[in-house]
Amino acid sequence: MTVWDAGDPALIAARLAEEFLARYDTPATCVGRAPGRVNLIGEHTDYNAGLVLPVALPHATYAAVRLREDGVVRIASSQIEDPWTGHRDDLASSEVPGWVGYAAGVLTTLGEAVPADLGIDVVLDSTVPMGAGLSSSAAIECAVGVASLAAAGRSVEADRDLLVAAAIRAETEVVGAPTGGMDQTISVFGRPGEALLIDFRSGERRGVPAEIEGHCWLVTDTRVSHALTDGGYGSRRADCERAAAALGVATLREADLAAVEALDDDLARRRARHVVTEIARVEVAATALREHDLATLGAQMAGSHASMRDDFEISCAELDTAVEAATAAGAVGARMTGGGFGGSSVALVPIDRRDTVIAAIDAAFAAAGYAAPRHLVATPSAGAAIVG
Ligand code: GAF
Repeated sequence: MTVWDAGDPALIAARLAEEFLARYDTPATCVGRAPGRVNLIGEHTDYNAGLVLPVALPHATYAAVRLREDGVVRIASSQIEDPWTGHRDDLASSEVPGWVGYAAGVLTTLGEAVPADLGIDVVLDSTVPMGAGLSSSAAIECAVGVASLAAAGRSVEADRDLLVAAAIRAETEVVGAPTGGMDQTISVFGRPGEALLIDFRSGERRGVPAEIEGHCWLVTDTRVSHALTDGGYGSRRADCERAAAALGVATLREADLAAVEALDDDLARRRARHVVTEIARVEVAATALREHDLATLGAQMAGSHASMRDDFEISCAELDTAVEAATAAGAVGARMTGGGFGGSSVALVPIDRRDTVIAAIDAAFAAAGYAAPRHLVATPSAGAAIVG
């Protein structure tokens, strides 16, 4: 039974500042911290102008930074063996490793907030499992971004919207991952104890209390690694655009379920049905969460998983196993979470059943011959901040 610890932010920040000094022979200006996320419900809805309901994890990426006058970029990470040195003008090149693009790309997308000729020294550390569908990449962008803003003398509070926009552009323009914006928004705007109901049509964000007495949000990393640049994510996005065009609407948010069901093309119909019904499930689930109506919440999570498995086709055998085992062992609800094709599941679990649910998932994985999964408890936590 592996339960992944979030670590103590103050200790991690202090250790990172020491490593920065040892590596670069000069102290970091500050240490930024930005969390990963788990989405409770609302998958592949953000780029369809829909609704999502993520929480920020206690697990986060930490970035010790110092801005430089010469445009040079040096990045090292406790998780990655080879540090990278180059120039900020090189960052868009396809030779640059993805993690460097996430980390330093934000320097170029923050616009005037960080003068265009500056470089940066960075050391990263992270407690967000990588490749687990928990937004380790958005956490890197937002941690470097928040630290760069503070190092440039900007007010982090006033610049939160700017930071989200810069982190999204680092991901879509510098790295080339066609993501929808949920991950960066929750990494910056997460609040302790709350999920964030985000409406990608109006831009509205509303906190929804997400700590339920006697329960916890259990996340299971299947260890089936996923990457948003792999092609599956982009192909689902293209399917949605085609379905919207066939329906004559600008986005699937505008689509009507009856019109969707009448589509001749089976693939377009199933992709659009997932998005339209998923947006409706987010609304019901957010109300159920507010009212502590756990039966309704659990049913929405189950419906969401089935829709992703059967209509959107982004689940995999390991995710289905985790969801089925959690549900059979007493979870209130369970579903895969994130972009799909691997990654993690999330389950709402009575605290007194937590270890039983974990043991049941582990046993189901062992019986199926899958690698042992790892688990974490997603206590809804704060968004990006300066921690040292
Ligand atoms: C990934 C993307 F980055 C998000 O924008 C979102 O589309 C999610 O997959 C699926 O809901 O995390």
